[in-house]
Amino acid sequence: MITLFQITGSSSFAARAALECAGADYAVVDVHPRRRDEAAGFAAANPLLRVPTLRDGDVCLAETGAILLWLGDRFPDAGLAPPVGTPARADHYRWVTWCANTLHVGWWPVMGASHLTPDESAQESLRAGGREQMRRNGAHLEAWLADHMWLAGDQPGVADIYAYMLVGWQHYDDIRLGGPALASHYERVGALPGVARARELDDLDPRLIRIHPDMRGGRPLD
Ligand SMILES: N[C@@H](CCC(=O)N[C@@H](CS)C(=O)NCC(=O)O)C(=O)O
Repeated sequence: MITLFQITGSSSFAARAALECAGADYAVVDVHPRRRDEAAGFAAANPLLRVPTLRDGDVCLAETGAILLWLGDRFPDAGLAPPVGTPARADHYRWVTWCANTLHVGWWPVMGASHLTPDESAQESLRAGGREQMRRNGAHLEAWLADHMWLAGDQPGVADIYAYMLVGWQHYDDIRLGGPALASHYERVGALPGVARARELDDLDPRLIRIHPDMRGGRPLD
């Protein structure tokens, strides 16, 4: 049995989209953002209480990139991860890792500057520097996608899903990443039935903006 510990509209979206694209049978546990210790089994699965966390039988996994790599292999028939030992597989490792260690964390100074310092002018500097870095990240994706339909191999995979989520977060800020190639990749990935279904389940519009900002997991936040 697979269980995804999630908060709708958060980083867990990518894991849910991969599960949907894989046609997996899974359950979700909706974690309350401020009362994470109330979610049954969550602390045992991930003492850091961060989402996404995945429990798959005896296996507990945290970190979006690790979960996506796991799911790509767990559902080989879904074709979300290229075959081991191929050049496309190397691209798959490279892009999932880059999403995790560069693109994902690249948003923190932009969106979470106030968590990093109480000093408001320092927050502004952090945001400005973060936006500049994210523009460079967008250009990096744009350059690859100008020549490639997908990030790894000739079909959409977990790397595309991860990048899609992180690129979608630009709509929460006054920044545009990449150019026409990245924009059309965003449209292509967003049109995948599993991704569209995950958006619906997570109550997100096509920009990945929460349709009901005060709700998580279909319930009002209290
Ligand atoms: N490195 C983690 C980051 C996950 C993450 O930051 N999740 C947020 C929600 S978007 C969270 O649970 N934050 C709570 C915390 O950091 O305590 C990953 O890639 O999964």
